[in-house]
Amino acid sequence: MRGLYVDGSWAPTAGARREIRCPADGRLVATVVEGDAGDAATAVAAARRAFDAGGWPATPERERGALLLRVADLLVRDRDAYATAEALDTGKRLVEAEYDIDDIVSCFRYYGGIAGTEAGRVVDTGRPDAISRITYAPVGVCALITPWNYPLLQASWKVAPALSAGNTFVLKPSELTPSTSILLMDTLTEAGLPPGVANLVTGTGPAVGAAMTTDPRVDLVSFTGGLATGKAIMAAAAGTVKRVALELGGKNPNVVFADADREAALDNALTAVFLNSGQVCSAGARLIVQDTIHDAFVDELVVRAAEIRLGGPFDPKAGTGPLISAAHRDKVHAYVTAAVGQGAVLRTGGAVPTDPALQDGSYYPPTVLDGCTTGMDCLRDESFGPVLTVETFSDEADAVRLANDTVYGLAGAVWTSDASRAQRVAGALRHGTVWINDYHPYVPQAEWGGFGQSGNGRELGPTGLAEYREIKHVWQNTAPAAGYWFPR
Ligand code: TXE
Repeated sequence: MRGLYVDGSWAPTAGARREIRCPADGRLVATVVEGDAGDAATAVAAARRAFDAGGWPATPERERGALLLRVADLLVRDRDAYATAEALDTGKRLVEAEYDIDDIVSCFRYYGGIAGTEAGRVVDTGRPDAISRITYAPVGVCALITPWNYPLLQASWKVAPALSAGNTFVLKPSELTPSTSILLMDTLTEAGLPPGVANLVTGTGPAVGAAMTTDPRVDLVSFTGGLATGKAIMAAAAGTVKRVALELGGKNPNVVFADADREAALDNALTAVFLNSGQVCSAGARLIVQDTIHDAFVDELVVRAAEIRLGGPFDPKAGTGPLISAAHRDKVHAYVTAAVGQGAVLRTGGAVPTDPALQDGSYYPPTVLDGCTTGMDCLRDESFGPVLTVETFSDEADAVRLANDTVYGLAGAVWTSDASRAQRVAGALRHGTVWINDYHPYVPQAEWGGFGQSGNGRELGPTGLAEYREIKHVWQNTAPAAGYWFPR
């Protein structure tokens, strides 16, 4: 029975168990430990010991980086096992899970590769007898709390920089999708990570996650998940003034001008919102289209959305998979029903599928809500499902105003053939990532994170590493002398 990984081995527990079932068909995937606050405390204690007395924080950064590169190689070797486990836990198509593993490998390679390349800086003190250096130290014990939509990918964005910077950590994956995080512990150990540096506790947020966010031995909490939980974590962490990094999703605009490449914009509008059944923090869930092309653009988009085939991870004809759970599907359906109640026009989808082959999974069809206007709840709240809302705009200023009309600010896109307008709009959007004539691509070298209530801090890129470092100023006087500020 796995789920509690402490001090380099799987700890036996006599406590509760949880069955992990595939959301595509309900099949039993695994049975794991359902940890509790005591397990969290045990794991935090191990991470604390490994940080305070172990060798990891003092290991040269290049060596820590070399370990990350070994992890990447092992992930490549075990790609099939990882992708299959991810697909079974989430219900996503196997091919999408394989892309995820490739991205995870890239993340470990990136942080492995830059380790030790930037050791701080020397400051010009203006004095020949004083040496002033900026150096980096690890933050300490990190609580890493991850969601279910990209389970190991989200974990890797935290684990790789945390290790590179010399921290120790406790990872708490979503209770719905723990399998690949469990596999990762074995991979880290095989790569040579010392015991106690990486620890894992499976279990729910309120039981395990909450205990980690209040534990005084934890120095940093990095969380990816929902806005309400993020607010609760920030408040919980305030008691011990932990460093907090949050990625809380978005309500992301996809702005299409009349002069855009129509086919590219159409095709990408579908991918923007329906990839992974809309369970993507950066999903382009708000189509904001110029009024002069609205009718033709949306008519064609509706036709193509209705053609997307639903199916399980190993169905080669499936275009997308189920939602993570029946409870989440109910939430998405309630969102759609409420939007229609407020005047949105349902153009396709909007009903639980009746296909007998889909009855054992939590499927929901690609759904398009046209005629959405400012003030409707559906433009404010994340559905986190395959639901596209459509708004129209008349001119550039109008487009920017609508695109920024959200408390979130994670990502957005603008489609136009006018290069100047593309740059103007990209500059005006209050979102952490802006795509021009594209949607979704990212690279580990570039920062990821949001403005506004999409969160705090950044993941990926050099800033993603900086989140896991303390900055220290070391001043050395090479010719100490009394200054007699107080005259004698
Ligand atoms: O997320 P939670 P849920 C959004 C999306 C979705 C909504 C709710 O809109 O519909 O959030 O999803 C742990 N202390 N996103 O309820 O609860 C939990 O166990 C510490 C956006 O599934 O935020 C899990 O490991 N931890 C998002 C993790 O938090 C707690 C991805 C995320 O779960 C906790 C997922 C607590 N008090 C959902 N309560 C994105 N940004 O990509 C829960 N957790």
